[in-house]
Amino acid sequence: MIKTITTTPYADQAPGTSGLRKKVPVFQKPHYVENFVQSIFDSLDGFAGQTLVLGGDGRYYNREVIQRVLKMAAANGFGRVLVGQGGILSTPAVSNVIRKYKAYGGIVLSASHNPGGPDGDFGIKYNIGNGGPAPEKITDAIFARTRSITSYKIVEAPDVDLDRPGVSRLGDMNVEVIDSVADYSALMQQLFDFDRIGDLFRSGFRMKFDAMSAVTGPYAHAILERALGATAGTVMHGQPLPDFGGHHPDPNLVHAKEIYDLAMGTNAPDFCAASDGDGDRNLIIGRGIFVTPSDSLAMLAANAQLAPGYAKGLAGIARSMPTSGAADRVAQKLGIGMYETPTGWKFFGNLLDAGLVTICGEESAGTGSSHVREKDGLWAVLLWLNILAARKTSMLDIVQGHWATYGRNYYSRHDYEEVESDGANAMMKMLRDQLPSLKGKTFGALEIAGADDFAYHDPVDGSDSKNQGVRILFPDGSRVVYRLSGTGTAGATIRIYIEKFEADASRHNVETQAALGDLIALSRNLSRIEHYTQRSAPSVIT
Ligand code: G16
Repeated sequence: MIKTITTTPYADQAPGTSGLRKKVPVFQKPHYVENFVQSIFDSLDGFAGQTLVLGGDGRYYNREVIQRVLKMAAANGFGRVLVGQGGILSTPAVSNVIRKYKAYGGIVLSASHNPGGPDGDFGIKYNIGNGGPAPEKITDAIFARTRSITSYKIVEAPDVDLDRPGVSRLGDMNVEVIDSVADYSALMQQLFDFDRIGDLFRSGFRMKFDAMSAVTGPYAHAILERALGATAGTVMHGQPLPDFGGHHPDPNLVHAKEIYDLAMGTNAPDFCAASDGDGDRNLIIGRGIFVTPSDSLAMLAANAQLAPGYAKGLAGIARSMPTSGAADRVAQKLGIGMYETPTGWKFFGNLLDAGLVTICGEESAGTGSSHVREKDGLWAVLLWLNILAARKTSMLDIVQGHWATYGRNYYSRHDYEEVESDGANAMMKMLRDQLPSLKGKTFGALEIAGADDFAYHDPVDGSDSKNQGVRILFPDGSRVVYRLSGTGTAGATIRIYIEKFEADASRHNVETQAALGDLIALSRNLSRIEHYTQRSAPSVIT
């Protein structure tokens, strides 16, 4: 039976960089989940009888919300929901299932790399029929709807058994519980040379993959250990846990320190990698060498043709604005298009759909391609493995050879997490107010060549996105970028991105923070960040 439940709006349901993210207790407020889900459905047209894909990263509250979304999808007229077994689907797997089964769209339950558990974070995001995150036009409509919603629809029925694959009925809708891994694994086998990678493992190549007690555990066990023959134990923390074992499932040098230490230690494996809560981010470390996400994008693009799925070459490359310019140099050499977009994977969707780009990446540990419309952690790992198997050399060789050919973009991001929002906003305003007068100002040997607030004009749909981050540019291509994160759930997080280009190979082995020292000092002075945040140092440096 369909029930219509009266509700009142919440004022704080604005989707951020990637869906709605809040603390679990916020999502547990009466009707909070239902208001947002109904607002998604109310912002869409023509889905009666169509298919919705549903899954999450297994974090605390996943199962409860899956049941509610199923009952609301049935009440709102969807014909079928494909839901991952146990409620589990990684973000790239959702994207693939939407595309493969021509679904109307999908709902992903995840707060990505943010911690989980009863006091941790939860999130809901909507993906459209191309498999990618909803564009701003839709997220704006969803937010507007959350502010005026008065009721939602839900069927009254017992919970669906999520643990057994198969089809059941919920009201007038079919619920199909699908294998979480099978479709994704099949896609990876189309893109990569599994025989060759298998040979690499058989030759004694050693790898460790840290699934961080999050969603990629089942995918990595199936693909790396069972399909490719990596030795048992290659996958660490492979069991998804509701609280990720109490850790942040964020594959950066702070939260994935265990695997970083392994890669830098004695008798290190040849290759180490990690992925995040919902499986879309990646961390790549060779024996003794960390590869920044910006460099990884450039190196994957330069070598992608070695994998069967990319043998015909790339149409173009896209990167988010704060991502380093390393990939631009590859695009230039390959003679293909290069696109610079605002932060957020949703901005790549149009470029991929229009066939303008094949590979995309972000400094925030996201890399992906036209195979789906999300970034994809395990995909990046497999492309690296395919390249290593084909080139038969070490990561260190590949990385240093790349820098020797293209030059090195030294790069680091300094985050000031959970600072007071008022101070963070005041700092950004102060920087924006200064923009017109910055050109020509000098700080020691550094002279500012230009400064702006990044704006993007989408070449496919003609939409404009303004105020996407303050850029301070220097004559040699060095940059300092300031922006506020759109994914935090408490206070504000200020990100400062610092980049310096070095063409001279004899200066390619300087420690990163030292290489960037003068720009880091400038970035702090110019923004007066200590004054605005009352913090003497960043909370995370990556
Ligand atoms: C999300 C987005 C990414 C973005 C990242 C960081 O990643 O999908 O496109 O780069 O957040 O965004 P911000 O700097 O605004 O915090 P994820 O992995 O959290 O979904």
